[in-house]
Amino acid sequence: MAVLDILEFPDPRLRTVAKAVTSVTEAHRKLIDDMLETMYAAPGIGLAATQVNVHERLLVIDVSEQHNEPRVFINPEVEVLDPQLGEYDEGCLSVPGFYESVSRPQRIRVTSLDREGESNTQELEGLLAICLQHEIDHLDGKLFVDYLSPLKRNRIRKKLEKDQRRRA
Ligand code: QAP
Ligand code: CO
Repeated sequence: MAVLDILEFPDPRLRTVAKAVTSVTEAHRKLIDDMLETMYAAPGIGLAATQVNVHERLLVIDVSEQHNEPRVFINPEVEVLDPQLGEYDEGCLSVPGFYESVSRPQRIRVTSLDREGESNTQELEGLLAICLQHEIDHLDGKLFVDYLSPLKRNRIRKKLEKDQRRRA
C-alpha cells in the first residue's frame, strides 16, 4: 500500500472528466487500497480518483468515527429521492484549510459497482449522501469552491497558490 500525492486547487488536472471503469481489475483494487490509505493518512472522509490524478470513475468514503467502514463506489449513478436541500460545511483534501457551507439534496439513491465488480443500489442520507455527491463532482471535474461566490473562490485560490509557491 502507498500514500499517494493529492492534487490541489487550482491544479487544472482537477478539471478532468473521469471515464467509466469498463471492468474492475486487480489494478483497480490496488488503487482502491492506496486511495483508502491516502484518505486515512490525511485524515479525510472521502477521496475521488481524480484527486490522485487517475481519471476513472472511482471513489472511496469512510464517514465512520473508528475509520473502519471503508466504502467504494465505481461508476456511481445518483438519483435524487428528496429535492429538499441541506446545508453542510464542506472541506476537501484538494482545498486544504478551507471549509464553506454548500447546499445539496439530502436523500439520494446510488447504483455503483463494488471492488469485486458487483452492482449495488443503496439509499443514502446525511453526511454519507453529501460526501458521495461531493466526490462524484470531482469525477466530473467540479470542486466545492465552484458553489461559492467568485470573491470567496479567488481568495481561496490566491492563498493556496501562495502556499504552493512556498513549498515548491
Ligand atoms: C469531502 O473531504 C467532504 O481542509 C471529503 O486541512 C468533507 O475528507 C464532504 C481535510 C466534508 C462533505 C463534508 C480537509 C483534511 C479533509 C482539510 C475531506 C484539511 C485536512 C477533507
Ligand atoms: Co473533495
